[in-house]
Amino acid sequence: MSEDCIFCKIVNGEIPSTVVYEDDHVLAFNDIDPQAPVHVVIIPKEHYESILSVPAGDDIISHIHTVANRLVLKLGIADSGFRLVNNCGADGGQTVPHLHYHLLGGRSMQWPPG
Ligand code: D5M
Repeated sequence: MSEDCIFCKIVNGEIPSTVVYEDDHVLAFNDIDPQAPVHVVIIPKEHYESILSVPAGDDIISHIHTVANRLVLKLGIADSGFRLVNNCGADGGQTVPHLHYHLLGGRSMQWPPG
């Protein structure tokens, strides 16, 4: 838990969110500023500043991907396609310094991203 972290506050219930999945290690909730019909943020409950902070051997990234797989089925975007995005660092577009993945679907995606 990092005191000033928005996502830690969502984990401990200080900031409300629309939760779509939760287990002991991961929380997934609807993005406050959706960029697609489906836009879910998937986070570890433990605070890691970014993907670079995850120690070797920690299986949280694998677990997040397993949760994403479950969510694409639950949210009905498995057949049409979807995008799983991790922004890392300022130039990578990361605005919240708590590791997270964006799960986007329900529309056609463009490449390359901006
Ligand atoms: O993405 C950070 C994402 O986090 C961005 O898409 C908005 C979202 N966000 C920020 N605050 C909230 C709250 N309170 N609820 C839900 N979603 C939120 P990044 O990759 O760091 O730019």
